[in-house]
Amino acid sequence: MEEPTSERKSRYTYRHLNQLLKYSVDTPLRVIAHIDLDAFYAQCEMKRLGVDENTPLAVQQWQSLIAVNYPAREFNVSRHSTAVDALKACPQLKLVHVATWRAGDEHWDYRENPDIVTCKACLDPYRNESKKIISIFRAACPRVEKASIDESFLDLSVMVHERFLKWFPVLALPPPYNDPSENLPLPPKGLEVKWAGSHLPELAEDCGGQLDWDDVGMGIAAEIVEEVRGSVRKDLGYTCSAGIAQNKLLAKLGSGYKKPNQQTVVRVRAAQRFLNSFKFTKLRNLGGKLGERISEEFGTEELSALLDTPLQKLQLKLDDDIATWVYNVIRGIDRSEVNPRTLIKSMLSAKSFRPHITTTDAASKWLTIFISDICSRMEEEGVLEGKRRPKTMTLSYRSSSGAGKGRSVPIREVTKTALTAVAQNLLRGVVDDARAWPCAMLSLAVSGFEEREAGNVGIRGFLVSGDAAKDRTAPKPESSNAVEREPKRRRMGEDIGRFFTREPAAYDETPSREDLLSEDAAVDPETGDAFDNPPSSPPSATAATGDGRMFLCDRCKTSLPFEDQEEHQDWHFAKDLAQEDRAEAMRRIAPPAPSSPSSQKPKKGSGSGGGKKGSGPEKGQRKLSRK
Ligand code: DCP
Ligand code: CA
Repeated sequence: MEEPTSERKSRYTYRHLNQLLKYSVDTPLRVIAHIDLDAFYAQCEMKRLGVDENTPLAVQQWQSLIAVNYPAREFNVSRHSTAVDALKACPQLKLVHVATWRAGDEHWDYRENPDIVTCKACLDPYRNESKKIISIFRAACPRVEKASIDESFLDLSVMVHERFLKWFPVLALPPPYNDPSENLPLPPKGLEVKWAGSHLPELAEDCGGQLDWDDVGMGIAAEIVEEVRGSVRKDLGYTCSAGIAQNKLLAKLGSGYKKPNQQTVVRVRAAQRFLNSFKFTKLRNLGGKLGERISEEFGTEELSALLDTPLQKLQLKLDDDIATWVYNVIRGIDRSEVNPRTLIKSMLSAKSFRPHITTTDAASKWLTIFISDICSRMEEEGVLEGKRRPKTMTLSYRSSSGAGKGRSVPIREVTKTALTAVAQNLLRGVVDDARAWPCAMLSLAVSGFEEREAGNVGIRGFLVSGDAAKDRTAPKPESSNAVEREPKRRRMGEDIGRFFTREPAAYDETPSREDLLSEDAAVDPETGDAFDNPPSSPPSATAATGDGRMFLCDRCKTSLPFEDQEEHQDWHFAKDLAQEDRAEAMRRIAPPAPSSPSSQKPKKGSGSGGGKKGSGPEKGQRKLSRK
């Protein structure tokens, strides 16, 4: 006998509903939004310059374009175009160069034709706008994760729960028999969801007109997101696009589905069909080596073709955890949380030199810029007001021969003068190191940001007695405790392995996009992955841009123009050195483990592992001429 309609139940239970309150990743009713600003840097510049919305505009860094507004895209101007090509395609294009720090100046500025040799790109204007945008998101939603300078995830679960109970009081009643595994009643028959003008990728299964709570929840979310986008537009003038779905993976795909200034809801029953329209290599973290390997192993790039492959078969070709991850991702399963972490852990300022620099004077001038850059960012973070402080400073270099080192010392005083002195002191160690010259890249990082009250015993020891800790732990710049590394390593296996050790890997294991963006960095338009600053090669070299050759970075699984390879690897290299030396510094700061009394004092010449040790200048290297 057919069940009477009034008795039919929702697919979802009271437990699923209640789990929304805890932002649980286990409830199928969770609702996540991904919001991405349209042509972000270009919009910032349009607003700053008061440019009309229909004017084609692109933001340029040296000879490359890093952001192209939508009117300019109509003329086939893209991020892969050079400035010269773009002007050919669209003569009325307005080109704006990013602001720059110039050697010797105290502040960044906008310049029409900055010199790549004496200037360094400055992203402060975009960071400032980004902060204002995030504040709007945070005012609207209690759980926001900033995923990059212009992208955020919002976990709307609690807000949706609140509206469920407000609009459908029946949901506030206790479950039958007080059993949370009981199914909820269905939403009222004839209920219509408005979807707030969202695009709705087609459903895979027909629901016969009967909505369930996942549809209602997403409809509520669509309204919330429309309001949030409206506030960004009204208060700041920017348009953004959004995706709304059950998890971060689908929400992110949704936000890119229709741009600019649009939103897309990927309903639960639409998810698989929507996913099937993508090549799996378009999914986050499958754009690089991993995706390439999978397509080679299974002879396809089609996501839908891979669905026929059982997990066991994936496991035969891939590590178990990777296989499981891939198996889930292509089914739209993603249990990563929206992580509202807000605090920056490190800041790095770097510059690759073309031509390579050969004098202390030149290096010293760049350090002044790095310090100004870092101090301006610390100011924004409230560091200079004493809210937080970095504990370690690391100076790294890569020489023309590819050798590299990072040297760290604890920071005692966080003022511009004190930091400058520490940096210049670190530089003396580099000056005396014959292997550093000619110098192809310098980077300065401050790291180990902690709230004063937080931290482990080692950190506390440091904070309580900075001087004592310094005497005990600080390497003299001359001491050779620095890590030395081969500059170009292929570590795919390790990357993939590490990729799955933390969640969410994309924002954690690989350098965060924000991190990279703070360092003359760029982001792959297709994958959203971070990579170093492509345009930092001399104008003559950028003439080669656009010949189509690409290189795939092993580390962050990003493809980028071939000529940017070295620059990009410099970034990873600097970051690695800074991280390893930081780890080494922390190890020295921490009290010795009882089992290894010898670890109290760093041994002269001991590195933190991994790299080969240097023993004097290599062939072809020479000592820096002091000026
Ligand atoms: N960016 C960069 N270099 C790149 C890619 C991006 O410097 N190769 C910067 C400029 C972009 C910003 O990051 O404006 C955000 O990157 P997106 O990939 O989100 O691209 P846009 O916001 O410019 O465009 P879209 O509308 O496609 O999101
Ligand atoms: Ca964007």
